Amino acid sequence: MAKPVIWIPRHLSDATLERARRDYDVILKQEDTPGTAQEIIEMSAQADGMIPCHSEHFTADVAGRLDPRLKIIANHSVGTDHCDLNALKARGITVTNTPDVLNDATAELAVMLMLNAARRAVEGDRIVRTGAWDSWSPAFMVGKQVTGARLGIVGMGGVGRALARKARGFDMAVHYHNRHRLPTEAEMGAIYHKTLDDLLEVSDFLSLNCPATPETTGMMTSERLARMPRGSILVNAARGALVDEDALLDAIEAGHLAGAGLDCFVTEPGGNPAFAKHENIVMMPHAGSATRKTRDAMGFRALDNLDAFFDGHAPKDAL
Ligand code: 8YV
Repeated sequence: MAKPVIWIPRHLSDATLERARRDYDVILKQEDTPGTAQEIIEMSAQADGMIPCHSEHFTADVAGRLDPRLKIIANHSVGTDHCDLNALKARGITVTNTPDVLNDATAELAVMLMLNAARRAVEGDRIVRTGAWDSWSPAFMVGKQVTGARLGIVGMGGVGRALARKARGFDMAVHYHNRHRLPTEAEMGAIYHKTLDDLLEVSDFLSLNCPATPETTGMMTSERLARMPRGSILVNAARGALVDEDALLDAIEAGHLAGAGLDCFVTEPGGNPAFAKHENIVMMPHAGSATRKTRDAMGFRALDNLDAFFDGHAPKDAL
């Protein structure tokens, strides 16, 4: 029997491509650049399935123009804000994601951003690297202590819970806001706040770990940032759309926030050039899940979903 044909627009890990080629007829996009709307539409007539990343946008318009040949979009991401799920569902297309497998890598990056912003790593690195380190005093490079501080987590899904576990290693008092309170045994001692506004007031560090939805888009407004304690630090390893970037810039420039750690931006790739002059804003180029181990796990999870689908079963991560 002929193997199903799948289109892989981005260059996934070697182990993922090797397994994909064993079980499928793979069409791999030559250039490792985002698949355009036109390419997605064209490839839908040649492929039964696809493994896109968050860089391929399945808008309602694209969904409406897909060829009926395409049956499954097995995303290589936990986030699905690049997909209009309703429009794809209306076309009868199965959509899956890759939850769980990237929790530790993404939470690890959030810890890194938190520590780097708190202990002024960008500035410190620049001082040593450029030979500008010519004196020392007890007041030099004084930062904010993470150990024992209060960490507010917005969104206690897989990444939020992994972050809460890691924060315990720093004796942090973990507080959280989530649409629903977790069962006590899953809270790991974290304190639930019914409203985001209440959480903000007790967060020396605030980490955003929720998806971008119509409800959460732009939720970190200037009013919300003002609710955070003076000298607090914002970390975002979720989605840039959660934050009003102009408001964040104002809060940094006014000294209300001591810093920020950002892995996500409203504009990607590229980021926000206005942040570049502030060394207390630590930035990464959307690399939360970018470890070898996690890339393999994400690729395998997407392939598990495809395998189940083409074997006639409901994929584990069908949305
Ligand atoms: C990925 C992500 O970098 O999973 C997500 O939602 O944003 C990231 O893990 C990306 O989609 C990799 O394919």
